This record gives sequence, structure tokens and C-alpha cells, in this order.
Amino acid sequence: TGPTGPVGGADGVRVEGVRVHAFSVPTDGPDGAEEDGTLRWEATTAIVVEVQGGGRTGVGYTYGDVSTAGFVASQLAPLVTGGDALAPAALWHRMRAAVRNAGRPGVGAMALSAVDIALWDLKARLLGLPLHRLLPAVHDQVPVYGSGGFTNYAHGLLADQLAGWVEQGIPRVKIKTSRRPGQDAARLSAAREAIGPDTELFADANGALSRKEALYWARRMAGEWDVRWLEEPVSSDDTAGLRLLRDQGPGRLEIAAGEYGFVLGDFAALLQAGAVDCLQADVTRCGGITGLLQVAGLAAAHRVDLSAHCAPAASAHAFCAVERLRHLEYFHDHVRVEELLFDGVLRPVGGALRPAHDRPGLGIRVRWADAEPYRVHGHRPG
Ligand code: LGT
Ligand code: MG
Repeated sequence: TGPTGPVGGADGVRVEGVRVHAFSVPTDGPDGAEEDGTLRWEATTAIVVEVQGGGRTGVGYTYGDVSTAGFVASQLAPLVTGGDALAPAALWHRMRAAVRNAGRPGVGAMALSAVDIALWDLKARLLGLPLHRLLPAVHDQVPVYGSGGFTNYAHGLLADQLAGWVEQGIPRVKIKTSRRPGQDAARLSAAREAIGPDTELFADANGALSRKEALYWARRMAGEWDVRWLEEPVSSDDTAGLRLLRDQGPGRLEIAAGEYGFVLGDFAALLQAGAVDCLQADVTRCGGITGLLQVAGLAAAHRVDLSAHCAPAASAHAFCAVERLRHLEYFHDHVRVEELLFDGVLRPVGGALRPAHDRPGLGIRVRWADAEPYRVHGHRPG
């Protein structure tokens, strides 16, 4: 795994190079195409960025399309190469300023996030520190919720997946709903039966409902299945609609959104509208570690908790530094991809991920040989 001790006199270490890889890993079957064609999820593409400096390599990643890898290579790599390897936030500002015409949200934000995470991982490795110890951590572990429950699962698979998390000691689980609302009552009953009365049940509508439909389902979900969290009942662009759900929906049902927050203004808009009971942020979309620390401050200023969306391996470290931490999404598809691509991925213990104190950076290493068959961009190093 290479050297792990601190580099003598890390001052003056420069970023010597950036390498970009993309791996497209087929889904394990049931997450495949919806027959209505609105969601075709046949593979998950991880964009992995390596930054080198001072004899160390930092690793970051995001989930997106192979175009995100191209954006890193063409737009961002030249900006950080030669930069101060101990100043990831300064390089973040340099990247953000430079991509204003290419586009800061969307692909630009995912690319920037992957590079930023790699730069923070590199800095931690140069200093011989686990990343969470380098960050202004206020927690040493992050509670998780199990997340999957895709709408095209057979009830048996849905029940097995949810019960598996409960058996692992995870006290809250999330399923997808609302894409085919006619099937949701039976699915919610199957889910509640599988997890018993004491596990919290969350639902993610992925913005599929109108405001009136969402209000109807919010009341039913809370009343009949004790659902505690309804994510994106309407589109997260509809901040007034989310606010309406908060104001008129059942008191015990929290409204959550934020996974499509790419720039700080996206989060400010949700918070200023009073749109969410709990904000979500994805460290691989919202500007990496540097961006997430900004979102965490904004959430604290609005006295709203923050929950991690997806990408558990990076989120476990980053969210230790979130004062108003709620929990982290232990998302089955990313767990599968991260365990395939990386050594050192954490498993939940007692319902939480606890980053190690004796492994520098994110504590992960790319499993090059196993990743290689899935490569869609870049070349194997060495
Ligand atoms: O919260 C989640 O995990 C989901 O919303 C996922 O992010 C994903 O399924 C969603 O982005 C989608 O449907 O593409
Ligand atoms: Mg979601």
C-alpha cells in the first residue's frame, strides 16, 4: 500500500500530476430498466481521480457519466497541477473560478468534487493523518441508514434487503416509492412487515409526485406505515411545494431534499424557503470536502440537520466534520461499487461507520486489477 508516514517538511509540496479513470459497473440485476422508460439504471459509473505530490497519491471520486472524467482531464487537471498540495481549498477556489463558463453545477461540480476529495486525501496522506482527523471533526462516527428498496424489486427481495440491514444493527431504512404509486401500499406494507415496528422507515419519491398527490401520500405514509422521512416528494426545484408539504403534512413526517445541490446557492435556496426538515448533501456533487464544509456551516446557521447522500466511503470521513450531522445513506449500489473498486471500505458497526485512526487519508486504495474489466476511461497506472 506504499508509504504511510508523514513526509518530512511537507511545506512546499506541489501537485505533480492528475490521473483520471472511469469504471462502469453493471447493476446487479434488479436495479435495471423500468419498463416505463423513465429510469434506466443498468450501470453505475464511478469517476476516480488520483493526484500525485511529494511521493504520495491522493484518491477522490464521484458518480456520473464518463463526460465527467473528460471534464476533469481537460478543464481541471491543468489548473491544479503545480499547485500547493497543502492548500486544497485554495485550489478549489481556483477551479471554481475557472469553470464559470463551462458550468459550475452538474458535470462541473461533480468533476470539481472528485478532484477536491483527491486533494484532501493527498494532504492527509502527506501529513500522515486519517482524513477525518485533518478535518475539523466533531464526531468520530457517522450513523447510517440502509438505502435501496427499488420500485422494481419483487417483494421478497425488498423484504430480504431491508431485513438484512436490520440484522446488521441499522435502525433505519429507506425505500423508493411513487414512480408507480398504485403499487406503493403493498410495497410499504411489505417493508414495514420485514423491519418490524421499531425500525424507522423512510421513503424517497425522487420528485415523482404533484403537490396534491404528495400531500395525499404524506398523510397515508405517516398514518398507515409510520413513515418518518419523505424525500423529494415533489421536485427539489419546487421549494414552495416542499414547504407546503412541511406545513400541511403530518407533524412526525420529515421532508428532506438536497441530493441535487451542486453549488452553495442550491442549498441556500432550500434553506431560505424553509423547504426541508433535514437537508441532504452529496460530498461527491456539492464541491467535495471544501464545498461540504460550506454547506455544513449554512445548515448550522439555519439550525437544520444535514444527512449524507450516497458515496459512503468518502462521506464517512467528511461528515465527521458536520456539526449538525443527522446520518449517512448506506446506499446499496454504491456499497457494491465501492467494495469492488477500493480496498479499505468501512462496514457499519452498531449502525454507524467509524473511520479508522491508523490509516491515512480516506483509508482506501484502488483495487486496480479488479477494477480493470470495468474501465471506460483512462489507463491503468504503472
Ligand atoms: O437518495 C437516493 O439514494 C436516490 O435518490 C438516488 O440518488 C438515486 O436513486 C436517484 O438519484 C435516481 O433515481 O437517479
Ligand atoms: Mg434521493
